[in-house]
Amino acid sequence: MTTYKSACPLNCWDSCGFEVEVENGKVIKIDGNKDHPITKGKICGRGRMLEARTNSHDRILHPLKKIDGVFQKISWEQALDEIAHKLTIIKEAYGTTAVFHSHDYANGGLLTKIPERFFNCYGGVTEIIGSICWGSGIEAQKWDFGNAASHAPEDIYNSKNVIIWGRNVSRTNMHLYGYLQDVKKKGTKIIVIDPIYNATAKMAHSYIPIKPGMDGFLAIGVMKEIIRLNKEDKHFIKNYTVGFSDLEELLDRVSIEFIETNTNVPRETITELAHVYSDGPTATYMGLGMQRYANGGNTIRLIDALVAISGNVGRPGGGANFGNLQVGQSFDSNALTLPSRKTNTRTFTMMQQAEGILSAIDPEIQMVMVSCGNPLTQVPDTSIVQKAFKSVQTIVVLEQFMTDTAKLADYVLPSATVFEEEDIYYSSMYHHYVNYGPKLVDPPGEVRSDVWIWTELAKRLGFGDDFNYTREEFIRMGLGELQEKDITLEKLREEHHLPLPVEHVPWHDYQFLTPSGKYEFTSTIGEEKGLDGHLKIVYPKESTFEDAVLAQNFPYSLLTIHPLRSNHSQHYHLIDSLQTVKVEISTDIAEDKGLNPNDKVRVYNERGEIIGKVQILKHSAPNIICIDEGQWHEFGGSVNQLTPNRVSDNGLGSTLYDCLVNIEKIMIEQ
Ligand SMILES: Nc1nc2c(c(=O)[nH]1)N[C@H]1C(S)=C(S)[C@@H](COP(=O)(O)OP(=O)(O)OC[C@H]3O[C@@H](n4cnc5c(=O)[nH]c(N)nc54)[C@H](O)[C@@H]3O)O[C@H]1N2
Ligand SMILES: Nc1nc2c(c(=O)[nH]1)N[C@H]1C(S)=C(S)[C@@H](COP(=O)(O)OP(=O)(O)OC[C@H]3O[C@@H](n4cnc5c(=O)[nH]c(N)nc54)[C@H](O)[C@@H]3O)O[C@H]1N2
Ligand code: SF4
Ligand SMILES: [Mo]
Repeated sequence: MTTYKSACPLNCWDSCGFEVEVENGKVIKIDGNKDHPITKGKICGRGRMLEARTNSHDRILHPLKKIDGVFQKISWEQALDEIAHKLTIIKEAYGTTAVFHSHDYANGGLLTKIPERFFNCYGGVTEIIGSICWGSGIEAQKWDFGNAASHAPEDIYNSKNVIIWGRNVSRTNMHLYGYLQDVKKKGTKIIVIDPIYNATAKMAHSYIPIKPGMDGFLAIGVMKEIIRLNKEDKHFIKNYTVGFSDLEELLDRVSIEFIETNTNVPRETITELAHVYSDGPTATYMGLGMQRYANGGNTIRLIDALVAISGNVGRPGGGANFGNLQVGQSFDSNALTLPSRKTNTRTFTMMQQAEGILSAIDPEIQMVMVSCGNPLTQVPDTSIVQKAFKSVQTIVVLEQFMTDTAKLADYVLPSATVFEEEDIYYSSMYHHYVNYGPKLVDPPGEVRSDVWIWTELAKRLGFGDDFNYTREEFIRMGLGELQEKDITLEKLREEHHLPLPVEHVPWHDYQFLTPSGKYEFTSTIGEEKGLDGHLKIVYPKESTFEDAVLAQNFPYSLLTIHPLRSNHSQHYHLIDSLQTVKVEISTDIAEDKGLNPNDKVRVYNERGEIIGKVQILKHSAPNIICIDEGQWHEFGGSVNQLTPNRVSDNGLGSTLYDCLVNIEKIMIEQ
C-alpha cells in the first residue's frame, strides 16, 4: 500500500488537499493532507466517498449507443467516428452553432477548459453564459468593485466581527467553519443571517432569521442606521467612491418600519448591526443562497454598499467576501481555450438553456454535448429541460455514471475520475492555493479521460494539430506566466500545493477595477450594458409584492439548498439513507397544516410537484420549506421540478430560491 498526495476535484468552496492510499492499482482510502496550509488534513464525507465513486460497480465502463431505446456497448472507434461524422455534417448543413455545449463545473481541474478549446477550434458553438451558481453575485461585484475578490482565509484573524450572510458554512465550507471556531475562542463576534437556523447559527453569538429574498432591505436598514448614528466612513466615501448621493436618495425612500415588517428583523437588531459594522473590522462572508432570487444582484450590491460605507473595504479583517475570481484569473485560460479560433457564436443563458434549445432557429439545435454537468437534475424547471433535451436529434454525454441526463443521451462516453488522470485543481470561491492531483490508478474498463475524448474527436474533425499536446503540455500552457513566478508543474509535483499570487486584502490600495477607478454605488458597467446601474428597491419575483395572487395560492418559500452529504447529484446513488426526499418545514407550517415528522406530503406549484417525508425545522423564519437539491429521478426526483428558470436582475444568475409552493398531506390509503 502506498500513500500519495492528491486533491479534491469537487465543486466546493474548500479545494482540499488529499492523501490517497493505493493498493494493487486500486484507490482504497482517501484522507486529508495535513500539510495543506488551509485544509490542514480535514476533509468531508463527499471527498472521502470519491473512493466509492471511483471503484463503484455502477461506473460506466464502455462507450454506449442507444439503439431502439436501449443502450448497447460500442467500440471507441465507432463512437468517435459516428459523433465526428455527425459534427461534420451539422457544420456543413447548418453551421457550427447548431451544436450546443451544456456544462457546469463538476470538476475543478484546469484541463476542464479543454472542451472550450475543442468547440472554438470546431468554429464556435452555442455556448452557455451566466451561472446558475453565483452569476448574479459575481456580476454585482464586478459592477461595484470591478472584480469579485475575497480576503485570504487567515485574514479572519484580523476581524473583530464576522457576519455569515446566507452561507451554510458548516455544511458547504467546512474550513471556514474551522476558522470560525478558532476566532470565536479569541473573542471574535459571529453573527449568522439566514432564513434557516443551521449548525453555523448554533455556534454563532446571534442568529437573525431573515425573510427569504429580503436581505437587501436589511442592508438598507443597517445603512440608514449607520448614517443616523453619523458613523459612515466619510473619508472613503468622499475620496474613493462614486454615486453616494444616489444611494442616500434610495435610503430615504425606505422606512425602518417597512424594513422591520418585511424582513422579519426587529429594529433593535438593525441598530445593533449598524454598531457591529461601524465598530470593525467586520468581515462579511456572503453565501450564494441569497443571490438566487430575481433581485439577487441588487441584494449583493446593497450588502457591498453596506461594507463600503462602514469602512470595511480594503481593510484587513473586513471585506465583502463572495467569490474569489482572482484565483482562476491567475491561469492562462486563453492559451488553453483559443478564443480567437471561434468564428461563429451564439449564447443561451445557463438557466434558460432549455428554452434556448426549444426556440432556437437559424440554426435549430441539432446536437447537444454535455460534459461536467447533469442538467436534467440541476437546471431549474425540469419538465422544460426534459422536453428540450428530448427534442434534440443527437445528445452526447461524457459521464462517469448513468445520471438522469445520461439516460436521455444517444451516446454516453465513459469519463475518468480525478485519480485516473493528472491535473491541477483550484476553486475560485475561497482560498488561493492550487493543488496537484497525480494520476494514481488506471481507469477501469474502456474509460478514458475527457481530454483524450476531445483530442480523438479533434483529430477526426481536421484540427488534430491544436490537440497535439500531452496533458503535461496542456497543464504548462494553462500555467502560463505563473511559471515565471516559480509556479511550475515540477514544483507542484514536489510540493503538492502552491499559493497563487493574489491580493490577500483586495482593494487595500483603493484602486478599483471599475471604469471610474472608484467604488461605484451607481454602476457604469451596468449602464454600459443597457441596464440601470443604480441601486434599487426590488423584491423577489415570487412574493406578495410582485404577485399577490400567486403568493396567496402558494404561500410558502421553497429553499432548495445544497445537501450535506452529496455534492449536488454526485453522491445520492452511493448512500442508501439519502435515497428519499426529505421535506423540512418551519414550525408555523407544521402547526397550520397539522403536519408531523414522517408524514408523507406533496409539495407543489404550477411548474410541478414532489413527494417526500416531513421533518420539522426547529428554528427558522416562518413559511419556509426546504428540500435539498440533487436528488435522482429514481429516488424521488429533483426538486428542480418546482423551481423557476427566470434569470436574475443583472441577467447572469439564477432565481432558484425565488420559488413559492404549497404543501398538502398525502393520506395513506388503508
Ligand atoms: N455539502 C455540500 N457542500 C457544497 C456543495 C454541495 O453540493 N454540498 N456545493 C458547493 C457549491 S457548487 C456551492 S455553489 C456552494 C454553495 O454554498 P452556500 O452558499 O453555503 O450554500 P447554498 O446551499 O447555496 O445556500 C446557502 C444558504 O443560503 C441560505 N439562504 C437561502 N435564501 C436566503 C436568503 O434569502 N437570505 C439569506 N440570508 N440566506 C438565504 C440557505 O438557508 C443556506 O443556508 O457550496 C459548495 N459546497
Ligand atoms: N434547486 C437547486 N438547483 C441547483 C442548485 C441549488 O442550490 N438548488 N445549485 C446549483 C449550483 S450552485 C450548481 S454549481 C449546479 C451544479 O450542477 P452540476 O455540476 O450539473 O451537478 P453535479 O451533480 O455536481 O455534477 C454533474 C455531473 O458531472 C459529472 N462529472 C464529474 N466530474 C466529471 C468529469 O471530470 N468529466 C465529466 N465529463 N463529467 C464529470 C458527475 O458524474 C455528475 O453527474 O447545480 C445548481 N442547481
Ligand atoms: S468536497 Fe469540499 S470540503 Fe469535501 S473534501 Fe472536497 S474540497 Fe474538501
Ligand atoms: Mo455552485
